[in-house]
Order: sequence, then structure tokens, then C-alpha cells
Amino acid sequence: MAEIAAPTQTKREFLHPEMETLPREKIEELQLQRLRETVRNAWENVPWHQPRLKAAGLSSPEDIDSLDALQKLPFTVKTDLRDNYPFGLFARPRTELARIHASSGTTGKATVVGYTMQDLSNWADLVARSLFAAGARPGDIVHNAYGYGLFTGGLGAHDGATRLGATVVPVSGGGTERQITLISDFRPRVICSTPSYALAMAEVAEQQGVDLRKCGLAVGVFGAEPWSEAMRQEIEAHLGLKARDIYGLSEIMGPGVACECEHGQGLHGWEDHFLFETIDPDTGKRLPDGEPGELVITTLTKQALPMIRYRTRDITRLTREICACGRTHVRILRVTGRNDDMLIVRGVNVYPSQLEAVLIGRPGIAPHYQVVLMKDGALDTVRMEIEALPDIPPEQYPLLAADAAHHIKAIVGISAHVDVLAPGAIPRSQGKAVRVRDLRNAPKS
Ligand code: DLL
Repeated sequence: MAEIAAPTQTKREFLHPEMETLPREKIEELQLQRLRETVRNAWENVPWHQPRLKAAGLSSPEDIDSLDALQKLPFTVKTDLRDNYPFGLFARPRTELARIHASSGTTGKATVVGYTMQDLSNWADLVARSLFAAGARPGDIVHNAYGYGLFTGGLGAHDGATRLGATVVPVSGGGTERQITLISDFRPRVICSTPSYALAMAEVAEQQGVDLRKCGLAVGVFGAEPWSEAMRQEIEAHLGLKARDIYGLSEIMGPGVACECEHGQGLHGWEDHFLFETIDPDTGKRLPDGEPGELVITTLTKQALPMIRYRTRDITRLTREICACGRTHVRILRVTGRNDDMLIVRGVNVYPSQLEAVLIGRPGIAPHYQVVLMKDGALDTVRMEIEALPDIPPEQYPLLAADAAHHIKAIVGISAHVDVLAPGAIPRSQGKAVRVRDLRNAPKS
């Protein structure tokens, strides 16, 4: 009897090889066709869009005859979703929606987003593609510590990992001690969480006497908040894995709009489903690739919630150079921060992640911090609260503070007062970390 050959494990570098390596002209051909369909969907099915598109000079969706035509179309902003709360921008009747997510935001009404079954399926495909690019493989155990619920992180990563063919542990955020037990017992190869929560887990593991570096973790897929290269090194050192960046936002889909591959040189933005531009946030003019600006995304396949030129408020740069991995899709360089989070300190523009990049990894300092904004007369001032590592004696805190302030001044160019606090003093996150405390309008005590 002929011997049955063991299944050959062919080395596949892409989950969707043809699509991920599509030549640029083919990508653009597909994008133009899908852009026209998206504009048609918005025009025919969302009463809010048509008058705006007409005012922009469009007499029908057929006028979209080149990708350049996109530049004539009006932007969509977060308040447009709020103004049409809850379902006003949906292009499908409520009965055709398979799921709703929402983000609470800090002020006002939630932003509500909806998905048809097809939208959910595309989303699962793109998260699976992202996880694969980051290094996850079918058959892996994926420990999913993104929050489940209205936040898109939990269910988004869950469906993607399932679509990839992984075994998902749907643990959600929080209950950190139990997370550590599950990680050491199940030995997942892949972990998904916010980067700040990954570090919070590492810290609790150390307190429990568990060495996460010996628990079989190989790949971490971290996102939902800005994080620096210094933070990446810190996470890799404490968890013993390769830390990869995943980006997304609920208004566009959720996690998986873009993700790093094994080269970690920018996040591949999946151009068969989205169109990426960067603009000058003040003038709204499109910027050439390579220049930092506000990321603007147009959806190309969304049925329930087509988005035309959505202003993300995220600041980044794009490059269309082909990555060393062979993927041809545009790369979004690390998102440094949101426009809303930009601090202006005596005329210098600063993002919290720039301060993070300077501080994290400095000797004696733990990777937990908060930026406190205050007022000194008419001027904004910044106080950095950072934490000492447990083995640092408190007498040394003033020295550490002076050293940190010196480096902030030298590298970022602002004067910040630095307070070094005892271990555990900065609140730990279970999801998105609160990096900024704005006390500028707080009553004086
Ligand atoms: O945070 C979706 C997500 C979940 C992405 C899990 C990645 C992983 P929202 O709650 O709508 O959606 O928040 C979107 O978070 O506009 C960025 O400001 C920020 N953000 C998301 N990913 C990154 C990242 C999810 N990798 C907002 N780097 C976005 C920097 C990020 N900022």
C-alpha cells in the first residue's frame, strides 16, 4: 500500500498572496471601481450624503472617473456621526445590520457604527490577514485581552483569529491575575491587547513570580493607542515576544485597518478595502507621501456605513515604497498621536508619545507615566509624572527627575517639571491608557 505522505507544510508568507502583492496599477484600478460603488452606496442610500456630494460638484456617482476625483469630495468628521445619532449615516435598513459597536468618547453622545454580515466577514478577513502579517499562524492559541463589548477590539480580534484558524481564548481586558494564570497554563503563541495593558500584565506576572518570557509567547499584536519604539522594546523584553503594531478605528471598521509585518517598518494599510490620504489638518489640502499629516480614510467595501474621506485626527506619514516583505500596499508609519492630544507648550508642539519615547527605557524609570497639563498664568505648562523602578531608593528620585527633565528639554525641546513617584502610583490601564490629565481648567485648591 502506498504510504500516505504527511501533509506538507508549504511556507506561505501571506494569507491572501494575490491581493497583498497586487501591483500598484491593479490596486488603483480596483480602488477606482470600488470608490465609485462606495459613492453610489452613499448617494443612493444615505440621505445625508447626496446634497453634500452635489454641492461638491458631483452630478452622479459616475462622475468619479479617476482616483483624483476623490479630492473634490467633502470630508466626514466625528461630529457628523454624532449629529446623525444613532443610525442616520447607515446605508442599510436596521434589519440588515448584523452588529452594532459604539465608542463612548469623553463628551456627548456615543459614536455608533454598524455592520452587515458581509461587512463582518470582510472585517474578519482583514484581521486574519493582519494577524498573519504580524506572525500569527493557523493553529496558534491567541490570548485575546482586548475588551469585549461595544469596543471593537475584543470581537474584532476574536473574529479575525477565528477566521485565521487559530484557537481563541476570549479573556477580554481586566482580571489581570487570571490572565497570567491562563497564559502560563495554556501557553498561547499569540497575545492581543493594548500595549499599556501588556506592560500591566507583565508587572503583575512578575509580582506573582511568573516569568512571561517562559510562557511560549512569540507574537504580540498591540494597538488601539499610540506607543513608541521605546515601549516596543520594553514590551519585547518583559514578555519575550515580537511586538507588532495594529491600527484601526471603529468609524472605519475596528482593528485591522492596518498592521505591521515581521519587518516592523510601518503598518500595511489594506488598500483593497480602504483609500488612505494624508492632509494638512489646517488647510485640508492633500500632502505628498512622506510628509506628516492627518490620516484620512475612505472605505471601499463597507455596506452598512460607507465613509467618504473620514478625518481620523491621527497624525502619521504614508509610504508607498514596497516593503521588504513583498507586500505592495501603502504603509502607515507609526501613529504618533491624535491631533486632539497635541500639546502646545510655549509654542512647541508635542505629543505624549514623544515624551514617552524619551522617558521609557531610561535607567531607574518604570514604563508607566502620565502627562499633567496645568496653567501658569496664560501659559500651558506640563508636569510629567513617572514612576521609579522598585529597586530605586526614594533618595534618588530627585536625581532621576532632574535627569528626565534634562532629556525632555534636550530631545523634545520643552521644559517640563518631572515628578518621580513610588512604584504603583500611576494608575494601570486595562484597555486604552489615560496618558493625559488636563487640569488647566480645574479649580485651584
Ligand atoms: O481602538 C480599534 C482598535 C482595537 C485598533 C484594537 C487596534 C487594536 P477606537 O476605539 O474607535 O478603535 O479608537 C480609534 O485609537 O483613531 C487612534 O487614535 C487610536 N489607535 C488605534 N490603533 C492605534 C495604533 C480602536 N496602533 C483610535 N497606534 C484611532 C496609535 C491607535 N493609535
